[in-house]
Amino acid sequence: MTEAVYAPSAEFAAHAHADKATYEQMYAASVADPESFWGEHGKRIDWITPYTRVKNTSFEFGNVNIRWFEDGELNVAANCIDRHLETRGDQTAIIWEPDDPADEALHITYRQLHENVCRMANVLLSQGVMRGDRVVIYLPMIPEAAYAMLACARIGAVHSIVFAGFSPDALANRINDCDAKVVITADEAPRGGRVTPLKSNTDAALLHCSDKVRCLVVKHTGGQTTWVEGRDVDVKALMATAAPDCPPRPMGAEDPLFILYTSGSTGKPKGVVHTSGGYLVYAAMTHQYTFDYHDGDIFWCTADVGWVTGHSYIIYGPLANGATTLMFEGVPTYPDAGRFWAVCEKHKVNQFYTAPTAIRALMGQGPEWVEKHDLSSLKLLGTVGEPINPEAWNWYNEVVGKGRCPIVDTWWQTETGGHLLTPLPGATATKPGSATLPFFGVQPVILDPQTGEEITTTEAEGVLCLKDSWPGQMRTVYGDHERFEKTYFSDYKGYYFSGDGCRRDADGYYWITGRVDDVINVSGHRMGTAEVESALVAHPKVAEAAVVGYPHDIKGQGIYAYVTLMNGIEPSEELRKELEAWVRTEIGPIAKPDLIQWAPGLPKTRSGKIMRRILRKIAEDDFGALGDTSTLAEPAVVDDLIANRMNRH
Ligand code: 6R9
Repeated sequence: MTEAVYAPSAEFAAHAHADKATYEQMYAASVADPESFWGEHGKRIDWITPYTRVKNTSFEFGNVNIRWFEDGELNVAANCIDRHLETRGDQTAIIWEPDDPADEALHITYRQLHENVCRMANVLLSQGVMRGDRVVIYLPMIPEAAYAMLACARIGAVHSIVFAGFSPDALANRINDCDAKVVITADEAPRGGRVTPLKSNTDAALLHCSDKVRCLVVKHTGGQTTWVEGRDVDVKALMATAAPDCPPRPMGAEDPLFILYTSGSTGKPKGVVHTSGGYLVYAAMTHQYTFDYHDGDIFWCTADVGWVTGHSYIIYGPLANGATTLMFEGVPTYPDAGRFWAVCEKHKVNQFYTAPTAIRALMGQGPEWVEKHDLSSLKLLGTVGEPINPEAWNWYNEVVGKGRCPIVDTWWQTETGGHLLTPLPGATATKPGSATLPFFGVQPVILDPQTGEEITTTEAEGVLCLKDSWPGQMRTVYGDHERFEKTYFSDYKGYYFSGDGCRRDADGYYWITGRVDDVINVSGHRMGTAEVESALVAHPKVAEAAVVGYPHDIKGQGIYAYVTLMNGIEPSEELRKELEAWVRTEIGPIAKPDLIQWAPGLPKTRSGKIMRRILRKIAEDDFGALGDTSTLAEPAVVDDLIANRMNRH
């Protein structure tokens, strides 16, 4: 079978920031001499005190240290706002599109952004938030989320956004883990015509937190909420009377900018720490090159600001580049399955960046929803979050892009801050399903998972690691540097281990094959199976639980839970519903198991280890090849699980 290859058009390449020759020359320079490459490109942002040291990094286990531009000083908010005021004060910085298309969209200029961020910063200062303090943000996709992030950056506070779909428990854990001084929330979050009661979720969370935590509430819908005098603060009212100016505080390049919690293979989410200088340089540079962003373009990333994609490509990257970035409060299917395309048409979007799960869901609704809209403004399409299957890639290319928009399939992680593997649209021929080649400065390697040796042949398959640091890399796990080293640098000494499996083809193109650890990817959201398991076993009727992923047409992977009940408890449909609701409240709707199988026993080794490999096979409905089962303590358990499996084709 010959593989489809899509070369960039000569016309696109002629106007792009990088054509093939430029990419090759810049890439070669970036790995030959990272110091001078990044020394030069670090200047793309404004420094209050210029750096003299560029790179100071070590991947040596026990001694991992990552610093970029370490003696430089800057302010991230000033880079995203103030430095554009003279040249583009009246240009729209943020287009805000509300959930309900009948409500008015907002066009927030850089000047207005400056004023709002300053007011919010002064509100934070008035609440006693100081440099280095942590601020948890639990907001819907409203402009105040951007103001809050940038206000923190302006005064040197560290934000930690908790996705508004997370439960009160998940919120409380994060507030406590980072010891936040304040939490910023809203009364309600409208999405798809329904509302999530964010303030009452926050009230419930704060029952488990220090009573010193202040609660700043954005009155967004005006929905009634309970009010705790002395703790709750009306943000908009305070912003209205706060001073419209607030000087940006000079920060060290390595001062933390934000913490973002992400699932790993253990039960407890990790607080991924990103710092100021390197992160901003990397987010801005990838935004410009990967999306081939030019002045005046309208850029839309459909992610939520609660995920890293929203941090880097709704807020920090685009605003550092003086872009117009679109922020969408709603969902792809409300009021109908044409909403994404209606928004593209309405705001004349030039670059559109979304997740494969959304593409698959919309593909299922039929091409007529796309064809109703004029998409002639689109110049480029992007995807992120999980491997994209070729059918979805082709549909995106043909039905949405009409065959004239390059597609950038960007592979990266919360930990990496920005794209690591991605085509550059004027430079790289694309192949459906491949994230293609490394970005500048990125040195991917494929290791043999058994020996840990680097596979040096062009064609290779194994685990994906990185040989050297890049400026956007995470610096540590908040409060637990040891965990940082153990998670990413201990399995393969001398390398950063991504947790993903990967194949490299004869052209040197990279194809991500999915996680090799106990992390599953549900609709582009990372979920640790251990997190779902610990939620399930916290239920009084559950004795034991094992959770695995299985292929799901729309979500990419679905959540399959094997549950062993306490002695004397009978399985029932009601109990199944009860457990589903339980996981929703313990973690959030995204963690709800798709399938629950009652398991009288789980397959274990004689030493008591659950044999997940077998559980995965059964969940995949592929139990013909269970592999070696000779170490099973009780082989009959497996026959029962196969006989009662939930996913049958
Ligand atoms: C940005 C983001 C990271 C994990 C990553 C991988 C998967 C992301 C991908 C992709 C194949 C792509 N992933 N992009 N897999 N192709 N283009 O998604 O961050 O939420 O931390 O997830 O997502 O498995 O390791 P995060």
